[in-house]
Amino acid sequence: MSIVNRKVLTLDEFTIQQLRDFPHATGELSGLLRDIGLAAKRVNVEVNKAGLVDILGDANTVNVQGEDVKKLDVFANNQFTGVLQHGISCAGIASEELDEFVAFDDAVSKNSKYVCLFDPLDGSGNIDVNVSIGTIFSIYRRVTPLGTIATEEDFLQPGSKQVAAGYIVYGSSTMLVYATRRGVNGFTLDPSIGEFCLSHPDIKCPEWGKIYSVNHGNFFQYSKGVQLYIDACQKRTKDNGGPYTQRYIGSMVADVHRNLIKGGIFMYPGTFDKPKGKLRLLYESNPFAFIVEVAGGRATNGKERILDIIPTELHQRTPLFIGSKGMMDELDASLAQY
Ligand code: P6P
Repeated sequence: MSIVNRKVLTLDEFTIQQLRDFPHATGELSGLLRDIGLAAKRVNVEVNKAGLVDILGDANTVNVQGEDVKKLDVFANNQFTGVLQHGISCAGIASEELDEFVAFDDAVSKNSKYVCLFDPLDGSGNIDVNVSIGTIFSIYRRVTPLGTIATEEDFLQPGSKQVAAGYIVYGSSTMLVYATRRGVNGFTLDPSIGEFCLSHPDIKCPEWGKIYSVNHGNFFQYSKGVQLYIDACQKRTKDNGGPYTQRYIGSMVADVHRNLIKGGIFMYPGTFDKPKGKLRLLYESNPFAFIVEVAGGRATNGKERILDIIPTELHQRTPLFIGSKGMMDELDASLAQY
């Protein structure tokens, strides 16, 4: 009997293969990841049409098909919430788009052992200028008993408790990257078959890079330690490990994805008027911190490991410094001087 030579694994095949290594696994996590992949494909279709708003109608209007046109981030939120609610693997969700978490109260969902938090469409302000945007997700095992309705404590867990985390970047191609403790793997959407295919197995974050990403417009709002590190990045030459290049496109998923693959550091520091910075802990910083740490990098708030922060509210913000281990160690040395 000829063995089918599967050079390229789809996301579904990969998650099932991972399942085979854990005979006692229930397959719920694989199911959850498949549900996320399905929602991502649906969002991808709409994101790619975003430039056609004039034809398709702007948000809060009724389009030619008589459908309510939703803002893309509302559409994305509905897609991810919908597939997770109708799947069999998720007891509830929390979303950047929703003030409160949503606990699913049907019997199947109440018996599911995971909860999912996500930013359904991060950087959506970039849509009308055709800059890459993304979805970010974070998966926890619930801490409340199976069969009961999920509560806030299922969502307010430190990032170190994540079972899996990932993102979708809707860019020149559409990629889904996710991490479990076993590793980080990237899947590129093949539109010809409508499947995410394994394109970046076992992603590692280079220990050093030459890219630093920060909004220079806030430079004089940053602490002295952060200014010192940015200054040092600018003074790099070929004689001392440089020169570094500054890359910042204002879309976290795209910026962090590039630095994860090529090596580099991404910073969204606190400022004097916003000491907690802008980025959210639970569904932006924690998932990326998990992914980058599994890939060999580091992520802090400037003082402590992101994954150790004990959350107190769903939408709390945190300063974020994340990327190549060597560059993060150098940042720490600058911050320690003040
Ligand atoms: P700023 C997009 O709005 C976002 O949340 C992240 O994707 C991005 O990294 C950041 O804000 C950019 O913020 O203040 O530099 O424009």
